[in-house]
Amino acid sequence: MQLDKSAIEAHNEYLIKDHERRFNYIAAEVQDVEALLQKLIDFQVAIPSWALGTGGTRFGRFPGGGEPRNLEEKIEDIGLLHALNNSSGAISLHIPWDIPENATHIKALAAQHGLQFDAMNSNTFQDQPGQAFSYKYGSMQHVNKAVRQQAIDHNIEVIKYGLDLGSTSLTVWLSDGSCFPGQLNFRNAFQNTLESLQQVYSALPDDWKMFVEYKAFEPNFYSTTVGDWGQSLLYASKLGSKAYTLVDLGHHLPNANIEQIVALLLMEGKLGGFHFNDSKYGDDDLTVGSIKPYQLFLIFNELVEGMDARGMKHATDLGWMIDASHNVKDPLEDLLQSVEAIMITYAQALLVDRKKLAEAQLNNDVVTAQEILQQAFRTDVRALVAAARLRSGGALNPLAFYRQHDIRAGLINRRGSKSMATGL
Ligand code: LRH
Ligand code: MN
Repeated sequence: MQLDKSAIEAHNEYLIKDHERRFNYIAAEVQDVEALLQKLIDFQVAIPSWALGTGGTRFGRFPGGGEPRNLEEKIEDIGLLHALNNSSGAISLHIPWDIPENATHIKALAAQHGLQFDAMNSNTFQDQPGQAFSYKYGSMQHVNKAVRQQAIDHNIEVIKYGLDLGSTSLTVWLSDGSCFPGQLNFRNAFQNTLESLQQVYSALPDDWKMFVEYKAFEPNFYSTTVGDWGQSLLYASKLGSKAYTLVDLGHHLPNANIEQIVALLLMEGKLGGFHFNDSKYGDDDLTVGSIKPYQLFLIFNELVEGMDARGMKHATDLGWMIDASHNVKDPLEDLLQSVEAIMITYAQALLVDRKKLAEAQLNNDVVTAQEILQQAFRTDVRALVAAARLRSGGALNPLAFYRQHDIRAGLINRRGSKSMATGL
């Protein structure tokens, strides 16, 4: 379903007066508003191919209907998001959930919707039908060399799919670990995993990156073999210059200071990218900015400061991806809200007066330092984000457009109320 540009124009015409009043107010407050708008226009967030259907838990899943039945329809849905907010210009595939049977056709279809292929994701946390060896006791950590080789071969196959689609990065998340003390020799598990990752690393094309995603727990509940940022950094440092850590916001123990982790990984030049979501307890995969918006702001504050300190290009030098699951919301509405939260938070972080903040830090002026951060966080930047969208051809209010045009009803009409998407 390709959105009709004139429908978006009609929507914007209806909202333009209000928008311009708000925009003119905030634009007067911002130094170099043009530069800020350009940064927002350039900033693209990759949408996960596994989060276009209704997610669930072991207790249940309540599909909402009209879910994409194949990769083509998933690309259509992400194309729809991108047409509305012009900030979702990439798709991150998960293999084997979304194998591109005909890569040329899939690449052309994605290009038609203005989409590129971001990081490819391998899957050695589930057993596929006909698979020779089970991953029940892990994949790259496994005591059995044949199981490790199977996981290595799968990751190399995923790189091949990515090459055909124009992707230039591989995310490796390993569910490997243990559920009980004594079950695992931690050093052997680390060494097996490192040797396995080294074999995948040596198959990486020169211009590719490998993202090593860490996670504190689940599905293993005693130890995880890539369990925190330190372990991921250890692997990425031992692997080489093309290996980086990947920060999934939901993969930390309670009260972890994620913004400090981000600052240090950036300082080391080993931060590869993000899986954005939000959580209150565990890996809840909730809408970005829905539970801890100030933490997200503090993370973007460190990102802008750290990337500028290294002369990095905000839009392209890190992997910006969402990784969420939609148990009670329409997946597309949830993703629109998540992208909006990321754009708002990035804009607020760009408003931080870095010079004054550095002065306050040098003077140990704690109160002023906090005031400078909260001044930016308490600034309503939504009209700036909307202006960037308007300039790049998007809708002033994507969510309102989606509802007013009953897009979900249209999808259910075409795909049925029982269609189920692959993924979590
Ligand atoms: C693991 C994870 C990983 C994906 C999976 C869908 O929790 O965050 O990034 O492979 O979710
Ligand atoms: Mn993730």
